[in-house]
Amino acid sequence: MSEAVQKPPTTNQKLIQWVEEKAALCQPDDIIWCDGSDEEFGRICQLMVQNGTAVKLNEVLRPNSFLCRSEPDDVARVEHRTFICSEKMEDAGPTNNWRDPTEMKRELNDLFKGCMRGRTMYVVPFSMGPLGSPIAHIGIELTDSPYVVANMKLMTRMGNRVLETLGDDDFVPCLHSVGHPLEPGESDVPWPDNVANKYITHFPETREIISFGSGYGGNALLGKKCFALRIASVMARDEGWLAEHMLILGLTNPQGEKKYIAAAFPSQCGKTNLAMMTPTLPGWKVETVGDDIAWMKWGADGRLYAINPEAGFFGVAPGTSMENNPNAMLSITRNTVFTNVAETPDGDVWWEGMTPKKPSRLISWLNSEWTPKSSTRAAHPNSRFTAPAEQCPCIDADWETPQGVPIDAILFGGRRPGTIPLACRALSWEHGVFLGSTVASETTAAASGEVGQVRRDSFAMLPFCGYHMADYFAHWLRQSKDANHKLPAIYSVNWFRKDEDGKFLWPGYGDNSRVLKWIFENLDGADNAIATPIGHLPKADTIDTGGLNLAPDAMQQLLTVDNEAWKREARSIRSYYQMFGTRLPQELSDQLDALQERLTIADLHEDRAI
Ligand code: GTP
Ligand code: SPV
Ligand code: MN
Repeated sequence: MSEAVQKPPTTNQKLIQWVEEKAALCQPDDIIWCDGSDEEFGRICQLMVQNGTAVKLNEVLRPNSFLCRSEPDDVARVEHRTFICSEKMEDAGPTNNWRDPTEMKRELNDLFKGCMRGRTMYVVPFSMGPLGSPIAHIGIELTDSPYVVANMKLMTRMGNRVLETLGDDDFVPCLHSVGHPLEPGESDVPWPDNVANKYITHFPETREIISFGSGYGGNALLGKKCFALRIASVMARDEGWLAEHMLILGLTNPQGEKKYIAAAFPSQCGKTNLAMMTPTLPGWKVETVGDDIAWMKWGADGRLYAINPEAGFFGVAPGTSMENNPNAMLSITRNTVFTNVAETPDGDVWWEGMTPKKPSRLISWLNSEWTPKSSTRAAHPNSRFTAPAEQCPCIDADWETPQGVPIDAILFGGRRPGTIPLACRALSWEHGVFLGSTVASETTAAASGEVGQVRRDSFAMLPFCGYHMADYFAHWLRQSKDANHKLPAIYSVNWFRKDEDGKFLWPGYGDNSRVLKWIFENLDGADNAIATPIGHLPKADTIDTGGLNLAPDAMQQLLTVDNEAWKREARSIRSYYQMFGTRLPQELSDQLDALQERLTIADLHEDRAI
């Protein structure tokens, strides 16, 4: 270790000891306690440029912004290398990979021995949620990746002020290494990782996170999926609150009345876009509280209050344009880290879908020459931008309010080319939980593996629930048992219905405001819904389509219940539910029985009509 060892800027003994212990294990050359300042961010980014991890973008076009290129094998979350290490295997449940905690720690201990040789260990104190918020929690990430430090600065409240708030209290320890030690004289690579040994591990009983081998996104920025979802979902279960993969938005009607909506869609299914959309309906306004994660607690008044535990956006770049998401484009004009996008000759960024016309020449995410004739993509499909939330032009005035914002409605959705209608209101809280549990979606590039396969992704939490998914359903069902709780209404939505030619039936993006308007009015008691076997669907002409150029029967297709398709859906849900065995809450199998019964009755009615 270097001569001048920095004195820990804290008196927290558990923290000091933990850092010492992990430093002894990982053997870094240096330890730096991150202060979270802009100067530090500058130094870290400069270091990334020196190391070849990043290029500085054109200061005029994109001030204080950087482009990082990862190794081609480290571009997304690795679900098959993600483990919930609960003491009992059955507590991880059938949807998670499980490892025995003692064995896992033994194996990790071997991997971490000397893993930071030749590198610096950064101590990154971070708060998930506004500092001092009763809903917020503090974690400390130890990492040997400057890329992680830079991103944590943008994504969380980070540094000295967090240590001040922490005092001598407890924190969630998050240990991360790219798993690529440097022997004396060995030169570094631009994106160090460890392809052969990737482990994203969570210890729910002791509330610890240990991640090895990957430097990318959710694998490495441990405040995000690992803490704010997998560990926090366990904390929420134990303490009676909700930690969810949800955006939070404020919706204001032309009369100035405002409601807050939370929405769970799986990865790459439109959370960021919905959270900051520009409504095409005149007079309507959407403001952003969060674009990925919501922590929600019941207030003294019985309402459900949500905070965004994050302070930045780690958003999908491809498909983002001034045309369909201007607020995202305006959020990333400066102080932004881009990962795996393409670079223009004048030192700016580009990705597929950013402009209608492709630039004639680019350096691709793979660092090679690219022209529109190239057969490969210029930007990786899971390329991302990291930017501070406060830079978003439509950030909500209350986005940092410590007590959170009151939620009126919860939406569930996914990429479903068929069956699921554009919008549907649940019949009850229990039916809403049923809808959440049955969310399915085509897989995307946010995780490694095949893309475009429809899989169940309950509550958009399949990869993010830190315990048995059936117990998680039960936790949601329990929320209605407290008579003081003023339950939000629950809806399902689907922007991704396709016609026979595989074209989207619904224009999406800013036009989703038309569905939000219908929900807003429905919440206010408008007579705009009709009971069907699957829930309350919008009555004909209650979704404002004025000015839209839709195919003649598009609304019809988007809003009719195809009984045969729904019977298949119900059978598929039954087979999905089987894996939960007797742990599946009775209310959900009752909901499924009731759905099948309603579908059968509807069939009989149809027969009679013929
Ligand atoms: P994660 O950050 O992975 O959690 O993704 P996300 O859920 O925030 O999704 P995001 O808003 O980044 O959108 C993902 C992709 O879906 C982008 O390529 C968008 O352009 C596209 N998309 C978003 N909203 C819509 C929509 O309403 N309709 C259609 N057709 N595509 C959409
Ligand atoms: C997601 O996959 O849902 C993301 C990206 O938000 S990551 O942070 O990599 O998990
Ligand atoms: Mn996400």
